[in-house]
Amino acid sequence: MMELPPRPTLFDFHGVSMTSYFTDNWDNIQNFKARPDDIVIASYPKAGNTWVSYILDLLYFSHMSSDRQDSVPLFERVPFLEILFPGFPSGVDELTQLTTFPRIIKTHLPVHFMPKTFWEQNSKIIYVARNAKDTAVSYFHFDRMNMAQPEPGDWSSYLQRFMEGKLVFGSWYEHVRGWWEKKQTSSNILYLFYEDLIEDTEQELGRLCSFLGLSPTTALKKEVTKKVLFDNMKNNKMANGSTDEAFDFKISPFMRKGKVGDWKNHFTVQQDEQFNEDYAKKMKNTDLQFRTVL
Ligand code: PPS
Repeated sequence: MMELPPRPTLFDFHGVSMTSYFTDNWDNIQNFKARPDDIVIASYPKAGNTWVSYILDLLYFSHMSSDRQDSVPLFERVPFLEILFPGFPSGVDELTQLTTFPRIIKTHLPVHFMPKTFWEQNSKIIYVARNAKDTAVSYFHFDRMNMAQPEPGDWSSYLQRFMEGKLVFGSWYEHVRGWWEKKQTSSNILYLFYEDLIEDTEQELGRLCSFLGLSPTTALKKEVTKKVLFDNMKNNKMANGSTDEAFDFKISPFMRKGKVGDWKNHFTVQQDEQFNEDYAKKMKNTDLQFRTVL
């Protein structure tokens, strides 16, 4: 076990709250060289990025030797573009060294921070969005257990900071709206919802495949759908975050609940009212709609 540095602090980075782990490598991130066959999975934190990463990894690479599935953690197979954590290779270096094609790339960057190379190369981008209330709850538990994130404090102050956009990667509202607006003029973006993935994984798998131009066999589709079930991922050491040294599973697991509507176990009636009022203001003038229950 390596000795972890103290939790990072949040600061304003060109108008977005960030920590140094995602800004220290900024020039290399912005100078990254994308390829037309790169596939990016973009999301605000806790929207289901890992879920979609695993789906794509299986679609493209499950025919390879079982070593990849059995002994290479998902976060190495799908490098995190903007990360630079002390003592580890940066996301950019990992991506540059990947020998498999296509490269599947994770990012949490707001759309206006995306390196321009992805637009120039017309790489495919899958954006995953999740309703604000479940995202806030999931992010709160994640920040409790992830020593590479700032101290979350208590739930009520955390929810306040969520509304103010004072969490790592900034405002959820601006993130989901920024990508939604970009999608209207970019045919290389597929905008998915966590709630749809929960409701009908097979249907969303179909949307993913047609976007990517893939025609998997029925057997492969079945295999993927089974392997990415919440309980199966939770028990899969290569996909459940258990190899990440910054995570303290005694506090909370990475694969925590995987549900739509867990916010109801956290929001008080008063918090819900205040949140809804604020939400209506922040999300007016957009046709972007989320489901908070199924
Ligand atoms: S991260 O750390 O920002 O990349 O997190 P991310 O992977 O985007 O989101 C984590 C949440 O997604 C849930 N998850 C799933 N739900 C249902 N089915 C599957 N297979 C699945 N895989 C991941 C995960 O449990 C986190 O949500 P919560 O609500 O905390 O359980």
